[in-house]
Amino acid sequence: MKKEPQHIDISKIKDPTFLKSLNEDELEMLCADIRTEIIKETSLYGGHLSSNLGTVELTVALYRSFNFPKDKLIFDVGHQCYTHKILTGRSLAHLNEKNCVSGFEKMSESPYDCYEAGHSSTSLSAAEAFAMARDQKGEKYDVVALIGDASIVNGLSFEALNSIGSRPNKVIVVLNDNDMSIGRPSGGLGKFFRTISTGRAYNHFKAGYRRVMYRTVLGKKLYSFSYAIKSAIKQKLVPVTMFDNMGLTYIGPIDGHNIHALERAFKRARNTTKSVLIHTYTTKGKGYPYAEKDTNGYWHGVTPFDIETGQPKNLHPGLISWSHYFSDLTNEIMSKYQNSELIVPATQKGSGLEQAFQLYPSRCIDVGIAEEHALTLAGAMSLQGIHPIVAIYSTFLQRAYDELSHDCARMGANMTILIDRAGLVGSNGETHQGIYDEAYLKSIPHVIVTMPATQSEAKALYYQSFDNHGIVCIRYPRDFVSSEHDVLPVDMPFGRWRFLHKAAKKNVALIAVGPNSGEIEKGLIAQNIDVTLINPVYLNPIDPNDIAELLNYEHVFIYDAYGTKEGFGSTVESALLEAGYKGKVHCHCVPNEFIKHATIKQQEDASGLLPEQILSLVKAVLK
Ligand SMILES: Cc1ncc(C[n+]2csc(CCOP(=O)(O)OP(=O)(O)O)c2C)c(N)n1
Repeated sequence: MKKEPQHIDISKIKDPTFLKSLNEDELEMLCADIRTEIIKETSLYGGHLSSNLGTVELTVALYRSFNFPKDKLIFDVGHQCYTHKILTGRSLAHLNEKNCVSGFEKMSESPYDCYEAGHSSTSLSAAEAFAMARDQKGEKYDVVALIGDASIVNGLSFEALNSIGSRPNKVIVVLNDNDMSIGRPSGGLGKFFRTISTGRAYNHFKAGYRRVMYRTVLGKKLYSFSYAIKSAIKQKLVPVTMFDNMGLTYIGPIDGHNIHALERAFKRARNTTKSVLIHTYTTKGKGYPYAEKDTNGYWHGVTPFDIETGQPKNLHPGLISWSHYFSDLTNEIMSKYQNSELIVPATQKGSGLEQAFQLYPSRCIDVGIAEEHALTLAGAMSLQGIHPIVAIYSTFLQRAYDELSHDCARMGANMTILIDRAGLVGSNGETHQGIYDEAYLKSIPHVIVTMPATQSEAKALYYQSFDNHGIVCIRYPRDFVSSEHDVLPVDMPFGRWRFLHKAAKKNVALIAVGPNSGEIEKGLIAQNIDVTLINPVYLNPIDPNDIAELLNYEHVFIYDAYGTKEGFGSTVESALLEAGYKGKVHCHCVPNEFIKHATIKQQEDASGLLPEQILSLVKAVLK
């Protein structure tokens, strides 16, 4: 007898054990409720909406088919794990707020989170490692990696697949193919998924055929018979996929919103001895019409929005972000310098560079989630007389350290690197902080690191970067620009600091990095504090003449809320030491730690890096 559907109150879920006994109607209701919850919480707190709406059934089916946490589930990037959080007893309320649930997997939150990420394409290497450890210890469990179609096509993923396919340690790879990265995916490999011969149309037909035939006993028998014949023919006729060639058994494509079809595929995967790749196809943003229709990635990661209208809640009229200001400058620069080419690794939308792609389509390239390729490409372009502009988030530039050094700086490349989201990033937390680049970039010869405080400085730096100075990195934060009505030319000799104010007495020199120096300047004026204020602009290398100017001050304050102490702070400290400075150095930079999710203000506050905190310290030494 069919069980009456029971409604599950998702706020009461403690663990996923209840899932296996749910009937079809209950599963449908549960998935609808999870979607409503994801939409509600992201509308309040922001987060990765679309990717999570697309993986509801997939996650439910995984939990019904495997025994997590004994089996291991590894999410690639981890931005699509909201259903997993709900099913393992975590509320999405206050998502990404300080001391609340994170938007990514966090091992400290739950035993169901067996791994952590934030950067893409690490799940397959991690899954292989888990499988190797399992086999070495003689344990028995399955290791499942869930990875998107944009994340599986890069070098790191293919390095892992190449290895997984050749080893006996079984891994189950679940490919979530939604034909989307943040926006439309780039590159030819994605098209391969679409051309796998047992295509979507065939599977739609097959699902419909099965439904109809299953309505009668005779139909059921006929279906089984035809299925057996078809499978035999298919084995002979369907060409093996690239994944089969690499040594993984390919299963699919499977409708990733059909829980029963998924369960059948997972059962098959559990029963094979070799590593498997299950190709599922899903609709990104499923269940929220605005997100379903999105092709440019607007709904990938959202700030709070109105559910009815889809409009953002926190509008900032008259303000533009640093990303958008640099986007405007990029359009201007690309029209002036016909030899410039723009390279972005999958962050065209986040860095607001869509307009450049529309204006100069033949001179813009989105390489996908391939930061290493982006930098090697830029280095070689430069050798051919092109001036590359690489727009990249600070945190993702970490991936391309070697390429920047070996393929760009070493061969004397000239290029501009726009380092977006430099500094603390707020809600995305540890995995996305842009605070380390000052330190790692200064270790590479011929790399110039800069950070403007104003729009005028930003513009001047961008133009200077085209004067063949080598590799010029321009850092800017995830924040709004204090807008200037007129962006005026500034007197900014290349490589030199800007002394904004020279105090009457050589008591305190305060070096304040980036846009926060504007807040400091305002505070000094408002509180009538007379100290020498320097906006360094050029963070590396440092001109010895600028250091010489500091030697007679009793106190030198270094204030950098955008980089760790190992970056600009320690460069100035050691330069002062070398120059024989005898006064006291007060270094206030971001601590060299992995800083958890919170607002940027809270993160600055926790490290004593709010402009008002620095001003208090300055006042204290002046007493
Ligand atoms: C190394 C790295 N580069 C860029 C990003 C930014 N990013 C986050 S999610 C994403 C798209 C992922 O697409 P896909 O894997 O297909 O998953 P989907 O969101 O479509 O489910 C990108 C580019 C990242 N997290 N890591």
